[in-house]
Amino acid sequence: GRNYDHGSIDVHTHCYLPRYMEVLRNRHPNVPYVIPDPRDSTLDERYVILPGEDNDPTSAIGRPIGEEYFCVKEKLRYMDRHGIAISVMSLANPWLDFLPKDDAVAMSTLLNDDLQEISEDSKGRLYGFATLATQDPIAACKEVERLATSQRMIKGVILGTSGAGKGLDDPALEPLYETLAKHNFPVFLHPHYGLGNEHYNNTGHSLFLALGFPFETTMAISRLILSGAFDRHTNLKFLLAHAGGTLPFLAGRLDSCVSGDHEMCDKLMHPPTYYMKKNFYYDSVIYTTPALQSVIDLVGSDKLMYGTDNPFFPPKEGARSDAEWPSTAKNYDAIDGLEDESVRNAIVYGNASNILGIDLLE
Ligand code: 5CU
Repeated sequence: GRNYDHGSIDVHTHCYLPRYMEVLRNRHPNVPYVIPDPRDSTLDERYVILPGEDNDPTSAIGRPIGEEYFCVKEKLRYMDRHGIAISVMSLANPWLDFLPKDDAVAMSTLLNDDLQEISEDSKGRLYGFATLATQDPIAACKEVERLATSQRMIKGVILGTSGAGKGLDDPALEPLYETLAKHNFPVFLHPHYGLGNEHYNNTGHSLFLALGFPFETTMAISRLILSGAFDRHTNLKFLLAHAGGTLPFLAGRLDSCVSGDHEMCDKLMHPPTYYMKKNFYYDSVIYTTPALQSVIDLVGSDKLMYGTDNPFFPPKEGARSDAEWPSTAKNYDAIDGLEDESVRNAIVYGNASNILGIDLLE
């Protein structure tokens, strides 16, 4: 990062690959979609991603979407501006969730090949988390097999919380978990739908993103723990977005409530915190030192990896200005506030290098 010898490795950074942008441009009026700005087609296109973003008559529809969302050159420029040496890019939400099964399967292979090619051409600066068509878990298994054997720049997969439509604890996903564990492919778990959304009226996206997103991650991964998935797939690894949602804070409560429920307790070989330490990694996108410290205290400093959430949360001056991104700066500040230098280095680049097998740049 700005003060780190090797620069940082960003494991939470998104790109809507050009091929995916074309899908978004052909969906109006079905959310998510991209349209030319209705007021002036020379301005950035507009992106409608979240429910309700297209029904506010007082503002322009959606949000501007420009090269920062889909152009590798912009990603590299942002990285250079913020001391990021290496990015492990993933498609952003909502991935292929909205596509019919066969279309999703075909698109997943094309997008993953695009990601591999972009990464191969990047001189060690870019890697990828692949996208899977979880609507079809068996096809998703085949794609993981293909990627693990032929696409070396792919370091894992990004998954949302919907799975094949019934959540991550759906037995239909068991073969996928087995395949991912076999190939040592971590799952980067990322929210999209929010949880508790009925409570967030008149707050823009603030509470949806600040609360709904982490609550969704917390719920999805807690269900998966309680399904016994990590007893069946002991080597399955998850990287949890936004430092695990609220899971680290609620860990003790989860343990206590499970142990107090004797039927549930007997179904698991260990208390939930056991899996939180053994099977999970956590990104650093949580913005305060005390929050990072609490994750470290719970699971150890070797489990956290630096992330930015780029290109979301751009500066007021615009994503393509030369301004520093306050969201990125705040994230670095949170890490800088940790006392131990070796811990800071581990979070900023060391852990990602070790865990994902990424060569540091000179
Ligand atoms: O601002 C947003 O809508 C988002 C989003 O959709 N996904 C994400 O990762 N961060 C922010």
